[in-house]
Amino acid sequence: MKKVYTCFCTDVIHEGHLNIIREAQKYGEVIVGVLCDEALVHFNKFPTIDFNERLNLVKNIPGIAQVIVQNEVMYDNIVKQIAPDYIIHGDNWKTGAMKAIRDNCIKLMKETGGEVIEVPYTCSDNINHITAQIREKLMMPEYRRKQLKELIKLRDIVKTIEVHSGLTGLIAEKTIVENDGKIDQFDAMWISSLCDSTAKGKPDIELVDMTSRFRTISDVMEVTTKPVIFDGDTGGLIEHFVYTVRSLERMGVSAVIIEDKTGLKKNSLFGTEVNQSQDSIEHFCEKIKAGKKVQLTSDFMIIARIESLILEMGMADALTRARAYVKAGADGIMIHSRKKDPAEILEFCDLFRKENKTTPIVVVPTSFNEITEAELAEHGINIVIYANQLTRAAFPAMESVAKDILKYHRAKEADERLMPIKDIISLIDEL
Ligand code: SPV
Ligand code: MG
Repeated sequence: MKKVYTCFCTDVIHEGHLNIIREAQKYGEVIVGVLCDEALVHFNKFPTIDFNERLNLVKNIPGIAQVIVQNEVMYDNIVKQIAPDYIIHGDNWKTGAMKAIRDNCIKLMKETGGEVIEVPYTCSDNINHITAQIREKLMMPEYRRKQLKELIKLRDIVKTIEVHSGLTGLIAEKTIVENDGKIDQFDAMWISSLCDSTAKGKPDIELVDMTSRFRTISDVMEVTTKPVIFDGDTGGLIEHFVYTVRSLERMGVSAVIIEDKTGLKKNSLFGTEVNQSQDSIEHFCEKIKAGKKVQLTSDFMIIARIESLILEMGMADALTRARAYVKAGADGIMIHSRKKDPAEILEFCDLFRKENKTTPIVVVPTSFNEITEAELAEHGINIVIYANQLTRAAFPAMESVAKDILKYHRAKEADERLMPIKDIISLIDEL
């Protein structure tokens, strides 16, 4: 009996999957792999049901000889393990990031003398409806909020990109790349105070009020499913911060990061060039405790951001604060630096990890941008935030087009740098 292998990474079995099984049965006994969560989150939507439920869904499909776990996106180990004569897949993998998986299967089957079978992807109103329902589910606060904690467990490092609008949200949501045979996407979104303010032409000094910041979150959430980390600046007055926590939690935000500064906050990248004062440990701990006390779910995270290295207060101060903030209930520590060399960040992480193995560490490598995600992960860092790159990419592109239109008195010269309207429209989902 020939072996036919297919892999499912779905939360709902629909007629498209049943069609693949039916086709597979024509070639031999059918073995179905269920992709594990760690691998799935590299290129797919976050699962809405847990792995065992997904496994059971597949086990309940009639006509399958065996159900196994597929631990990697690529099929090398599966081919070694079960030596299938055929791999069968929907033909929707011919384009986009999934093409890398197709290439991998074709190469493997060529080596082993097997064959790849492609089945026309089933399109139906029912399948479209199911896909849309899964998406809508992930947008619901209770599904979205808990994703961040899950991702910290699933990912070597949670890749977070700054967003400040529906459009930048769509870029964070939909950008998937294939590189070196690996597929990857962003895990989470950062609502930066700097970029949210900049988009409004305002300075990053807690001037843009919470109502407006919440509006940005809502614009992003309306068109995305990924978890949101909110830059809460100093958190403001303790009496105000508790209300912010409640509102963020209700919206489905996964985490707020508050920094231990007080008075008129300025952007950290100014460092000591401007007057900035650090909060006392006691007062900042009170703020953390107050926030933790009012939150209603165990999913929401309050992450304490330490400004000691930015304000040149030294490593010992940073570590003392980290200990105190964790003791006060902080669910994570963000350590920031504006040095080009990551040495002080890595030293902090190494020292902190010696005494604390579990509290998540967040970093924002804007100035120390040579360091790779793998190196950050080696030093125990759990979340990396690319905090302003989309804004910094867009501004010069827009400015140069504006200049050229003025220079040439028409838009033709700028046109080749512009995205066709058709492509912009295809970014936007229609209900
Ligand atoms: C932000 O993005 O607003 C931040 C990070 O707070 S930084 O600008 O580096 O301070
Ligand atoms: Mg900020």
